[in-house]
Amino acid sequence: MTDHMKYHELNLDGLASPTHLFSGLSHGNIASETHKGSISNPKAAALQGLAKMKYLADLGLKQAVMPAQLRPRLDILRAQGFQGDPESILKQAYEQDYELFCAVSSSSSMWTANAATISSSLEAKTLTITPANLSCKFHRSIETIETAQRLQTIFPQANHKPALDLMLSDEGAANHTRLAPSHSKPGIDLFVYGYSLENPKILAPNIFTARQALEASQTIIQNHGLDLQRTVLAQQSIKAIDAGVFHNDVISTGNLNLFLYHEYSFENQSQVIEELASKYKATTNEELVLIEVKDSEISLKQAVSSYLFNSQIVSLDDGSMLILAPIECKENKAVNQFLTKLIKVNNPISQIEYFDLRESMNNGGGPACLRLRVLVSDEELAAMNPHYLLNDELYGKLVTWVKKHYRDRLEPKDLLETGFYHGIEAAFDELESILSQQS
Ligand code: SUG
Repeated sequence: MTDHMKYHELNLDGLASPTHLFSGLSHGNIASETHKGSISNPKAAALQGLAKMKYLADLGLKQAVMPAQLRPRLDILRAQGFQGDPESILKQAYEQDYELFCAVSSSSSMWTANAATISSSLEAKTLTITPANLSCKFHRSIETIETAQRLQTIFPQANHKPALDLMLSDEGAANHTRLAPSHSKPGIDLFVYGYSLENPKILAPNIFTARQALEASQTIIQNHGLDLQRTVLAQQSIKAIDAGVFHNDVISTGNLNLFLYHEYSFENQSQVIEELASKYKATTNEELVLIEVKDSEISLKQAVSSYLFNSQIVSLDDGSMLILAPIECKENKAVNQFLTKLIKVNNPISQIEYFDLRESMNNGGGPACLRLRVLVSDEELAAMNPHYLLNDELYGKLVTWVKKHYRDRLEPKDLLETGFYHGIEAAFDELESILSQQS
């Protein structure tokens, strides 16, 4: 049935919220820890993200927007016993539980690669969505309910599964890669985990905590009805996690028939790569293009600081691929040399575009963290909620909205200012009205 249907990759990018801060909330994410206490620029964060969306939409790619989530979460503070009007609740929390105050103010829903795991109807029977529970980090776990509701609104026709039990820590698409000869042909799925709840033979990292449980990935594979002959489960390299690779999309990436990965991406790496290549061949009757980057060429440290593997690789209409890399890749000599060479040698990538996404990058979120890939057929695209698709009109309205409501300098204490919270509430009402009037 699906053989002759045309599929498209739709990127659903998260919008930074007006309370984008550098609070150092993610232990194991080196950029987040390094920038703790720096002054943030929420306006730039949102505009940088919108510029990436607009660029890709202008290339003719399908682009949608995941609205920011309202923060700070007063409901959570109230549940913790803080009482009174918004100003006094925020003041008490700031003074008595600063960590909690920062966690409920985080703009982390902008990194939609962690919003959900999505299987296309070429791999599952129908477009199937499991929102990620993000249970490993408190500030991220509070995204899930709203994310799930929003995904239901955007994709009313999809098969929406409940988020996994909180014991099964799940970080969504950041640990999932689909590889296929074209968007419209069936492919294979790679799922990457960092630790196991049950299997003592799977060793955990020594310095940082692994975020994705093996049992979470297995449950998703089962719940989405994926074929095990077309699925590869791999353990993330312990060495990499301890070097700050907190998600697989910081150390390997794939687009269609191309898999680009660092020498230290997986435990038992040669077996993982062999399994990927053979399952790909068995499924598609074609060869997977494998590009391994040696540690001697780009060290784990350089991979983490430049976010090379978090570049967003997209396919253009002429069949070529473009790599949208963070500007940090241009600034790093070894990485810049690698990319310059990459587009000259024989592989599908023929263009690089560098983007300034520094506000997101300084919290450990590169181009690929900011987007959730959704593979949709013509029919599924027609059934989605059109209000979230980025066109020139929506882009213009969102830029105006951001310029009106976002600050270009923000520290946690600014959230205590009289009227700040009410200003944010008004901004979010306006955002909903922009989205509902969208043509
Ligand atoms: O979960 N940073 C996010 C970055 C997520 C990146 N996503 C992918 N790799 N797909 C995280 O660590 C930092 C927030 C702060 O420190 O204020 C933060 O949550």
